[in-house]
Amino acid sequence: MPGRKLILDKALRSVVNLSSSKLPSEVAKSSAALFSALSDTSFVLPDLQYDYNALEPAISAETMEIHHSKHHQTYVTNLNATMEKIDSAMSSGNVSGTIALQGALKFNGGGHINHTLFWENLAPSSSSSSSFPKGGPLETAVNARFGSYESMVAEVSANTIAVQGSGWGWLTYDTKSKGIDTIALPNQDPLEATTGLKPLLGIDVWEHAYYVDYRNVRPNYVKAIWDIINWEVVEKRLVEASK
Ligand code: MN3
Repeated sequence: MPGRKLILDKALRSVVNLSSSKLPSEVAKSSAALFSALSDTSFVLPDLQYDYNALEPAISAETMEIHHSKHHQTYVTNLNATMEKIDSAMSSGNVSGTIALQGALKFNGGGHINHTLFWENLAPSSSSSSSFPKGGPLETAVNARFGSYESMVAEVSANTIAVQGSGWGWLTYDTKSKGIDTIALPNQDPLEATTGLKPLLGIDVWEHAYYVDYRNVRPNYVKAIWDIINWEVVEKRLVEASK
């Protein structure tokens, strides 16, 4: 970010006690590399906690690799570029230019937030995290709103499958009503920023999430994803959100 660069620039110059025009070339080179690295790493693609093939057969290694290393990376790259432009527009007092960038921020920032949540939401079907936890706060909340685990799966699935075009299905927590519920949102709209609801579980139903494995049959992908949900993470989010 330019702001951060400026501070570092000043700090580095004071360390070497030279004006920028007199910076020794080696120092200038390393500081330029440092600034560039900082700028490039404002937001980074998060590592996955499992291998690309770990979610098979529900999601193939090919889908995971493309989804994570290409699609999510693109949101991160474009988010960083958007943040640079917003920073530049704001620092020159360009209100109109700043407003014009809000759509790109919502889309790319939402894409980064949503996918980061999504990867954490998934776990290999062989892991203990993928079993729905009995007797804890999640089961209590699910039963209170949906009646049973099966009814929750049915309602969240129906809601998610019905997304028109591209979007996400969510299991949510409302800090005011203190209850869980389900909602679907279009595009990359980030749940909390657009609704105030806390995300417990998000299901990506953009075609890039399932087309290689399920072609156009979105319901089969949504049916399979319940085998690889990391319920430990969902319950942890519920506990955090309800504090
Ligand atoms: Mn996606």
